[in-house]
Amino acid sequence: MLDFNQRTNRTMNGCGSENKELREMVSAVVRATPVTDMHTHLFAPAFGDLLLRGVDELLTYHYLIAEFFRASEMPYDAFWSLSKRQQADAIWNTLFLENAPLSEACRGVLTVLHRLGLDVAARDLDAYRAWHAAQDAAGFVDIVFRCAGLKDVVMTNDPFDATERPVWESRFERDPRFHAALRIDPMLNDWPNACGKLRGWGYAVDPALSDKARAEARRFLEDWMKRTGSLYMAVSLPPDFAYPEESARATLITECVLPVARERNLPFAMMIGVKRNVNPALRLAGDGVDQCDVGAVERLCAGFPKNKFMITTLSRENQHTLAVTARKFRNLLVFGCWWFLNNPSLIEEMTRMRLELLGPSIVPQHSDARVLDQVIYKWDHSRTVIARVLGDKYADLAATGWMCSEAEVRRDAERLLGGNFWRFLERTL
Ligand code: HDL
Ligand code: ZN
Repeated sequence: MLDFNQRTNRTMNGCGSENKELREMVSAVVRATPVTDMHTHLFAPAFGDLLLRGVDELLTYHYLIAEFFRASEMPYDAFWSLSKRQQADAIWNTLFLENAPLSEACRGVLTVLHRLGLDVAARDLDAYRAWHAAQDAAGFVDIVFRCAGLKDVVMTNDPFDATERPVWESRFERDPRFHAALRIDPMLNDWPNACGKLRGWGYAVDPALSDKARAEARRFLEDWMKRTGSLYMAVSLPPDFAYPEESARATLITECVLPVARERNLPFAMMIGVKRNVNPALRLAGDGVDQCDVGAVERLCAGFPKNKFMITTLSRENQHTLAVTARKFRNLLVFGCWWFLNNPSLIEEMTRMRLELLGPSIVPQHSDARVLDQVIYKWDHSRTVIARVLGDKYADLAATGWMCSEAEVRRDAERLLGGNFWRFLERTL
């Protein structure tokens, strides 16, 4: 097959029809490149009901619940007393039929239905339900991965979760498309509570984090890294996360998490800036955002050059500082447009800024999907934006006479959509 340059057999002067053909080629390459989705809340079918799928789960995604309460006077408790189906009906009627579904989360539901081949124009929720009801879990995973162009995903695996933990303590056949990541928020953000649980599981820890307790906390992490085969350890952190500081969290990071990560040459992912429960009545939908001190990241990267850090922030205002910090530290991998940043306008702004500051040494996106079907829209929408920005960047190069071949664009897309993540995991510093 002729590659792009042979087909066009013309230099691309970065403007006019060549530019159009260049952008079309970039878009086709980005759309065709399989993705490793390196942060999701998805579960393999072996996890049973933890695997969320179907249109009622799509409609009751916590993003839509937050938006529902803005458009409805329904009391919080009245909503929470409804069944999942009744909640989905309320959200469908309010956000889709009575109001234009203009938000990214609403649009996402419609993109999923459309890409699955359902008749969106019919606005027939029961027809969508019937179609989903006919899909079995394993088969639907195949359908969704193919539709989204996914190679594999990384789950969020919480040993403190009472539903998930028993699955890991039983024997089950792993699905190689679902990698694990050990999520340790309860340990780092609520040590007194976590300490009690670890003691109950046979780890001789104590609230004061004696040397013995630090060794036992490391043993807990090692046990779970082995049990899950996790690719990295991860934590979400509040806006006031500080490092160094006199705290159980800082001690656990320094004495437990980073040594275990270093020994296994695995990254530590920190997702910083979430204000948990700003409105507790919204439950999972009740979290907010604020700016964080990226200086804490700087000090960790500088202080632990043999450790690898994957970092994202929830505040748009921190993203530029984070990208500049990443210019200083090769052990820092910037990733994703997280949560309230996972909207086309901000994905575009962040991807442009990151490519201009960091070149192709980033992981531009992760889906954060909680419902299996969501990867279809999250990756459809993100690929469109990433392709547009990349097209501009290659056109900028072509305007100087530097022509990127289709093979080079494929190389870059493969790295941005998964390769950089895997290379960072394998990298030894
Ligand atoms: O802490 C996280 O990993 C966040 O992604 C939260 O799970 C959040 O509720 C979410 O789903 N964001 O997309
Ligand atoms: Zn998440």
